[in-house]
Amino acid sequence: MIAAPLPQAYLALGGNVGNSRAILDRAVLLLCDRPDLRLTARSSDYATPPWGFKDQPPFINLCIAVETSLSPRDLLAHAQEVELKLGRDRAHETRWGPRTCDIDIIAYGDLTVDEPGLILPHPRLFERAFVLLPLAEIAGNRVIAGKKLTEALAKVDAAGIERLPPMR
Ligand code: A4P
Ligand code: MG
Repeated sequence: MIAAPLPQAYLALGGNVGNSRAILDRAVLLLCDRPDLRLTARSSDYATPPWGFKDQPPFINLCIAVETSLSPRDLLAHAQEVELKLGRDRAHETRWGPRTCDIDIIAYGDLTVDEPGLILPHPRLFERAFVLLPLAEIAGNRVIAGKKLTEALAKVDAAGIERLPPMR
C-alpha cells in the first residue's frame, strides 16, 4: 500500500527578547521533536527591523517547512506550547511588541480556515517582508492564496533586512 503524502505546512518564527537566534533554534528542535512532524526545509536566520510597533529592538526571523499528520488546530496548540516552553508571556505583551518566541502558521497545505483563533493562510503574510523573505528562500515557487511567493516578495519593502550566516 502506498501511504498518502502528509500535508505540508509553513511556519514563521520570530523573536527579539533574549538570545533570539539560540531561542529560535531551540524552537525548531522542540517543534520537530515528535514522530508526527518532520522538518523538510529551514531558511536562514534574518535580522529584521521591527514591523508594526517600531520602538523595539530588531527581530530575528526564519521560516520552516514541515510535513505533519497533526491537524491545523493541533499544530497551532503544539506551536503555542513551544512558545510557552521558551518563556513567552502573552499576559504581559503588547500587540506587535517584544517577545521571546512567536510562531505563526503561514499555510497548511492549500487549506483555507477562518475561525476564531485560527486563520489560514496567515492574514498578514503579504504585508510582511520579514516572513516573505525567509519563506521565499525555502519555497519561492509556492503559490499561497493565488500569489507566487517570489512575486509577493517583490511587492514589499525589504529594506534593512539582513540574511545572517549560519551560527555553526
Ligand atoms: N491565530 C490565528 N491564526 C493564526 C495563525 N495562522 N498562526 C491566533 C498563529 N496564530 C494564529 O497570536 C494571537 C492569536 O492569533 C493566537 O492566539 C492564535 O490563536 P499572537 O502570536 O499573540 O499574535 P499577535 O502578536 O497579536 O499578532 P500577529 O499578527 O500574529 O503578530 P505577530 O507576528 O505575532 O507580531 N517585526 C519583525 N521584524 N519580526 C517579527 O517577527 N513580530 C511581531 C509580532 C511584530 N513585529 C515584528 C515581528
Ligand atoms: Mg503570532
